[in-house]
Amino acid sequence: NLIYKNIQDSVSNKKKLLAVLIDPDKFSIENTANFVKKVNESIANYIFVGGSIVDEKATEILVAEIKKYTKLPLVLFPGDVSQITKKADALLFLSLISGRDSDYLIGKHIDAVSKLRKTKLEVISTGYMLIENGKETSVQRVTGTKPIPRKNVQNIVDTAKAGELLGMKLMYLEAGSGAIHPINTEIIKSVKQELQIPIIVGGGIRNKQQLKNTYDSGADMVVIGTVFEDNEAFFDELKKEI
Ligand code: 1GP
Repeated sequence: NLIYKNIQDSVSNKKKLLAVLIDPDKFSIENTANFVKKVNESIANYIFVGGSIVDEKATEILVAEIKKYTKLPLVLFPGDVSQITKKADALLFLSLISGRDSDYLIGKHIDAVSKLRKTKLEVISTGYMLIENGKETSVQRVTGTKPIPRKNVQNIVDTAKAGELLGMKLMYLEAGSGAIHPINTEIIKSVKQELQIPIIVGGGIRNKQQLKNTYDSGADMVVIGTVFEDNEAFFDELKKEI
């Protein structure tokens, strides 16, 4: 359980973590060496790979390519069972607890087991909560679930707590890729106050100030994807601790 242990140790040492998300559907594989070099030179601690709509096999090919250029742990953040590959190091075993679609709560997980048996992936049980951000996101579209309204802070906290009580090891507060409004301070603070497990926050974080605000509110790990797709220069701002 190396990766989870590292996350826990960082949380106890109050060290903030950053994961760079690569979506195989939006990434051109020819750019891997150049992109991963920038990730290596930044403060990023993890590379996440995954997306809502990805061709079968595309993930495995991309993961193998990324692995050529980095020693950073590679964590799968899968939108579907087909994105599971033994070539990664760990898997966020996501249950979409903000929604009420049984497939995304437990169904796809059952389908994944026969695949997981053949891998040595570290499987990390993760509560995944989609929170309203101002526009429809692909998670919403693909899963057909409704995000929790931003103003229902108590419901967000109770949902996160229920996930922790069920034994989930991480809680991911998701505004959705390219979100207009990243998860706000009040939500992060309120969830952080009630939970013992590490909190991951992602969706719509585009600059250093938003990243800092997210950490200051209590996020233990932040996931950033979209901004790097059109602005790799943002990596230059992430060369030292913020
Ligand atoms: C999406 O939380 C991640 O699943 C990252 O979001 O692409 O908006 O950075 P962005």
